[in-house]
This record gives sequence, C-alpha cells and structure tokens, in this order.
Amino acid sequence: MRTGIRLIKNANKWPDRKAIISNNKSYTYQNLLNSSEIVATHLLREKHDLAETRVCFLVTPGFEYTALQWGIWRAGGIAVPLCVQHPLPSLEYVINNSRSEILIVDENYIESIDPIIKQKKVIVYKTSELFVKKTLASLPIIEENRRALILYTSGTTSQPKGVVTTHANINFQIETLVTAWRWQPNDHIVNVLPLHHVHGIINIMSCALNVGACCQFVTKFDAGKLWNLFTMGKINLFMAVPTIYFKLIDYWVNASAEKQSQLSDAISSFRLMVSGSAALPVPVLEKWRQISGHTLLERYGMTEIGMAISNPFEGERRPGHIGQALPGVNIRLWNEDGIVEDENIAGEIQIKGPNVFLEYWEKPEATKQSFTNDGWFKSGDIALLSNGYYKILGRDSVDIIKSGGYKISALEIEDVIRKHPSINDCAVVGIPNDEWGEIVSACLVIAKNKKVDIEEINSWLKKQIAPYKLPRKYIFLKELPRNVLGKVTKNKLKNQF
Ligand code: MCA
Ligand code: AMP
Repeated sequence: MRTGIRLIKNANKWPDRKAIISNNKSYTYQNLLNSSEIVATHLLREKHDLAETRVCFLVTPGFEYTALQWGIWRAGGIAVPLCVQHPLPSLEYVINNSRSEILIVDENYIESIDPIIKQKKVIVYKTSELFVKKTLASLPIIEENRRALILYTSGTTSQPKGVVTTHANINFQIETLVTAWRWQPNDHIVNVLPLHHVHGIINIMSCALNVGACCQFVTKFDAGKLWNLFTMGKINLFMAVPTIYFKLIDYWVNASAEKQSQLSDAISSFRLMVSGSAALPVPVLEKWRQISGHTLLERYGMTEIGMAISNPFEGERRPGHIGQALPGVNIRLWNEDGIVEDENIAGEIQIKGPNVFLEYWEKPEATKQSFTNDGWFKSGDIALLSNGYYKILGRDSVDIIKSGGYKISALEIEDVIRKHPSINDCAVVGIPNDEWGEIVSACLVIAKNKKVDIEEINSWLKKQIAPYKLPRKYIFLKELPRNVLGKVTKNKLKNQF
C-alpha cells in the first residue's frame, strides 16, 4: 500500500465493513477507497503529486465529502473545507487567503459561487465530475509530516486564520481519542455537526473511520428527527455541542409521558455521549442524566490542538469540569507569576504535544506570537486545577464569542457593521444565554440624521457574514462607553443589554 495516511492504511484492513450512511445509502470502506482513488486521479491530472496544493471544497456532509477529503490527501493536496452556510464574501476570503488552486463544488452551490467561477482564478470541478471512473493514476507516497488540512478559525484578529495541521497531527489527534474513549469497530455514530471544524471532522468522522466503525451523516440538525433516529436502535455513540443537548432536552420535555419514556429507553443503552466545543452548563448535564441515565463526558479542545483535556471514559465525570490531559498531551497553566504549580490558582491553559498544529497559514508572526519561547501553545482560555480536574473560568479576550459551539470574532462583525452607511460606530459582545452559550449582541451608534431598521441591517449583514454570526440583540447608544485610553469597555457594555 502506498500511503502514509493512517485512515487509508486502516481502511484496507476492513474493506467490507460499513463505513458511511448518507442520503439513505450505505457505503463500505472499499467504496471509500475506490472513490477516493478516482478523485485523486482526477485531481492529479498529469501530475505525480499535488505537492500541498490547496484544494477547497464546498460539499454537503456525507459519502462524497469524505471520499473527496481522502482523495485530496491521496493526491498530495491540502484539504480546505468550506462552510456550506457561508455567504460569498466569506467563501471568497478562504479561497483567496489559502491561495487555493482547485475548488470542488456540489451542483446545488454552483450558482451561489458564480462570481468566483467567473474570476477564473481556480480550477473548478463539480463534485460529480470527480467520481467519473477513469484509468487510475499511480498515487504519491504521503509522508506523515506533510500538511493535510487548513481549517479557518476566528480569533482576536478581525479575519479568520487558517490553522494548518499535518497528517501526523491528525493521526495523533485521532489516536488519543480512540484510546481515551475506547472507540470500537462496532460503534455507530451519527454526525450532525458541520464539516469545517475539528469536532465534526476529527472527533466524529475520522475517529469512527479510523477503527472500522460506521458514521451516519445528518445534514441538518432537527431535534425531532434526531430523536427519531435514536429510536431506530442502530446508533450507540453521540457527540455534540451543548446547544444541541439543550434542544434535545427541550424536545423531550415537550413530549407526552409515553413518548418521553420511549425516547429515554432508546438512548439508555448508548455506549457513550460526549459534549464539547463550549462549556456544558451543569443544569444541562443534570437534566440529560435524568433523561438518559448518562453522565455526559465533557472534554476541551481547540482547532489549533484538536482535543487536549477530557473527563474519563471510566471513573468520575465531574460536572462543570473538563477533566484531565488526554494521553500524550502535555498541559500546564501559566500566569504572570510563571507556571502554576498549585491547585485552585488560575492560569492560561498552555499545550504541548504531537496534537498541536504546525502553523497559521502564511502568518509566521501570528504563529510565533501564539507560542511561548519554550514552545507551548497559548490557548487564551483561563482555568484552574481543582482536586485533579481542570475547570474553565473564562477567556482572556472579550472579543471572542462562543455561540452554538461556533467561535466568533466580535472584531470581524464590527468591521462589517461599520461599513453600513447609517452606522457611525458599533461594538459587539457575547451575552450569556442558556441555550446558545452566548448570544452575539451589537451596540450601534447611528449616524447623524439617519434611521436604521434592524431587519434591513440583518438582511444586509446576511449577505456578508455567516448566519451564526448575526447579532440577535441590538441596543442603540449615542456613544460607546470608553476608558481613558479610548478603548470600548465591553464588560461595562454587556451590562447594558
Ligand atoms: C441560529 N439561531 C441562533 C443562532 N444560530 N440564535 C442565536 N444564536 C445563534 N448562534 C437561530 C436562527 O436564527 C433560527 O431562528 C433558529 O436559531 C434556527 O436556526 P438554524 O440555522 O436552523 O440553527 P440550527 O441548525 O438549529 O443550529 C444550531 C446548531 C448549530 C445545530 C447548534 O449552531 C451548530 O451546528 N453548531 C455546532 C458548531 C460546531 O460544530 N462547532 C464546533 C467548533 P428562527 O427560528 O427564529 O428563525 S469548535 C471545535 O471544533 C473545537 C475544536 C472543539 O472543541 O470542538
Ligand atoms: P475553536 O477555536 O472553534 O476550535 O474553539 C475552541 C474554544 O472552544 C476553546 O478555546 C474554548 O474556549 C472553547 N471550548 C471548547 N471546549 C470547551 C469546554 N468543554 N468548555 C469550555 N470551553 C470550551
């Protein structure tokens, strides 16, 4: 076999096992191997190796998505998944910033990206074109240390940065979770998460496919439909963001007593249920325990590091805590006094290990800034250790918002809003919310003699930013509260909502 990509190597061990269910169809590992080889052949054209060419793809989660990702890797390319909910400017940003040379698009998104196609800067394929059989090319050998994936993440800069992970990073990120959470070939997981983030791509899809398990895709989250799927009796593993558990609870609470007991029965025999991407509120954990008999396993991760800290598979899963370092991952807390040696003292979570990303794409200065001089990645999350378990206290930046599990930059939204002709100034903050974690909220200063209509602002914004970044609350002020240095006092502003 001619590849160093662990997922491909492993798939050859169990070709006949069921790998994927999507669109009511089942696919084996052999189907994945065959299709990804065809995709790789098409992408290579006459070349021997894509040699880390960036390949963007705007594709609905499912079998084709997975085969394309594998095909890009097998041809030697870097996979750059695009968010299917993003409006044109956000897609354009990722395609241009990654300097992608190839763009793969599902038929149903073609029209929406017509202006990009017309620019003719990238080679565009319709997804179906890459699955047409042809004489197979000889595929390059992919070394583990080659770049594999770029995921865009929002941070303390206005525009998202491309997080580059290598095949070695990905192999390790998968391996540590497979070990810690005891992934098994008989596992059957449902994936309701978007596939432009680590949670959906690594924790669910890739862990399942690494062990010969089955990953079933649902392309749009719907609490009722998901509960229905749970009652079919096939699924035994579930992972999601806290907002999804909140919505599943809401559905259960509103069901009849008979239905409630049917739903609870369906999930009581699951092997494992995991929550992450944002803080799991203790009341949600408690209610889910009452409904399902499961204590949700809460874990902590980040695009730059995959998963780093987790409650145990066996042993105490402590509500309100994220657990302990995963196997092979080094964690320390750091504050202005240096490394935190004692329990109950707050510090920034810093991470070192084979899970940590290679670089921010073409941003050497930002990459350097995100590590300490002795090579630890600075997460920006503040935590303490309490009786051997880490507990998150907050973030060091008020400009990062977590809503529905998505990381959102307040600065990015502010930059867009300020371009509106009726708005003089604005500040965006995250307001705590039981369902969403935080709600994106904007304070607007209207330009003199102008009027604004929230609906008009929202539909104007929708054309420029992803729907999950839209402000859901607005207030209007004559001027923004600022400190003596002229900086907006966002914590003060939050109280005004
Ligand atoms: C949607 N709505 C919202 C928000 N999003 N309201 C407030 N805040 C929001 N963020 C509203 C819409 O306006 C609409 O309202 C209604 O909710 C339904 O909208 P829809 O778009 O259909 O939402 P949904 O499909 O129900 O989405 C909820 C979701 C989604 C499934 C929880 O947000 C999601 O997939 N989140 C997961 C993101 C993720 O994978 N993050 C991982 C990244 P109306 O009905 O009034 O019109 S973090 C990561 O990967 C790291 C490594 C880690 O640790 O895991
Ligand atoms: P992202 O950059 O989208 O990968 O999001 C990573 C961020 O999500 C982390 O830096 C944390 O702030 C947050 N996060 C992930 N898991 C948890 C958790 N279990 N509890 C609190 N915050 C979390």
